[in-house]
Amino acid sequence: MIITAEHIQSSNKPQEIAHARAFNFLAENLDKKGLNVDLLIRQLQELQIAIPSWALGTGGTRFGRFSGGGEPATLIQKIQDVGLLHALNRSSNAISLHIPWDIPEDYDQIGQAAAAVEIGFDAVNSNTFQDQAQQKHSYKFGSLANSDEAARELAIAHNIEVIEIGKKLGSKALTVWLADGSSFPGQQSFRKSLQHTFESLQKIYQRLPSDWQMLIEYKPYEPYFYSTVIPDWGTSFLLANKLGEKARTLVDLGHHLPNTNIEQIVATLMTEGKLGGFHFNDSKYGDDDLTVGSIKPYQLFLIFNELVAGFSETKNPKPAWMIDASHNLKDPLEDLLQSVEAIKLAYAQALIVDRKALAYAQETRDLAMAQGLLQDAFRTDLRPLLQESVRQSGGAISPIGTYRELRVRETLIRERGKDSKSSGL
Ligand code: PSV
Ligand code: MN
Ligand code: MN
Repeated sequence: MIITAEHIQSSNKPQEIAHARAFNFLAENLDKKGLNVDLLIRQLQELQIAIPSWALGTGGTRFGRFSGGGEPATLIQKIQDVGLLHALNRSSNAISLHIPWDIPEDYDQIGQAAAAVEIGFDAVNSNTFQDQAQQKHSYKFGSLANSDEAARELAIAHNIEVIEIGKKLGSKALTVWLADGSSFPGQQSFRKSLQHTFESLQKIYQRLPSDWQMLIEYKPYEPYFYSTVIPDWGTSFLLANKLGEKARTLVDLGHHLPNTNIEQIVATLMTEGKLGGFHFNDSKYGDDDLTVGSIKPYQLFLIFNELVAGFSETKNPKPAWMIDASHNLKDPLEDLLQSVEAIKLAYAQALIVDRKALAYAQETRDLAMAQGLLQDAFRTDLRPLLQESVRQSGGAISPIGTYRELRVRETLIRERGKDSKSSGL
């Protein structure tokens, strides 16, 4: 299925008058506050969020999986699904692959499929948290941290292979997430595991092209429940610092213990120029991988508030923006549209914070004013601004509305079948 410019135009048409009224009202108010509406629109248009290949199908839980049908069964179909999202919201122009869940075979064909829907390739992800069929050395007791050198070497070789695949696709980053850890006190040496991890990462880092980044993800627990070798941002930062300029920390919003102040982590990493990227999602309890902004939208705004401040006040390069989600109940494509919208809204809210007034409130210890300035931005309904930015880029004023009107899921089920399965967890 392909969504054309004509599809979008005819779906937008009946909404245009109401949209224009809402947008003009908002634009006038923003203008009165001294904000440059055209600039805001451009900034929103420029923010592109990569879609993970593994979130295009139903993820399931360890208790079951309820597929909604029409899932992309091949890499080309996954690329086409991201193309559908991008046609609707003009904000998801890249796919992030996970190897070996995704195995590109014919690179020309893959490249053509991606170009046809204006999609590029974001960070490539390695997978050393599962054993593959006929694997010589198991990752059961770790990969890059394993006390068995042969298992470590296998995991290093896999990461190098992932870089080689990414090079052929035009990716510019390798994301490393390690499950390595232990479930019982005494099971392994903390110090040896960390040292093995560093030395293994060093061997991978040596093979990283000069214009690439290595993004090091952290996570406190799961799949193991006593210790994880890279449990927190501090350990990731330490490794990234020791590795060199091309290594940075990746913040997955779901990888924190409850109530962690993620916005402060973002500020600290940016101060050091070490914030490499994001895996956006939302959570109530753990690594829930829920729709971005569905549980804690204020936290998301506060994170973007630090990001926007950091863009002008630090030298941190622009981070890689990615979603990392899993869909058990909703249609994955609708869920991803909602996630992208939540990210862009939080960004827009952060862009309208009166930073001069905030700095003054901080200097003069005016706490009520400081809080009020942030909440004023957070409570401004910027949806018409976001819709206008998407409309001007050729996208749908209401992406999910158009998705439903065009009966995209029904068409995908007809084309691919009710039982087609996507690879992933
Ligand atoms: C691990 O929980 C993680 O967040 C990593 O990014 C993995 O690559 C991804 O999820 C796998 O679903
Ligand atoms: Mn992640
Ligand atoms: Mn995760």
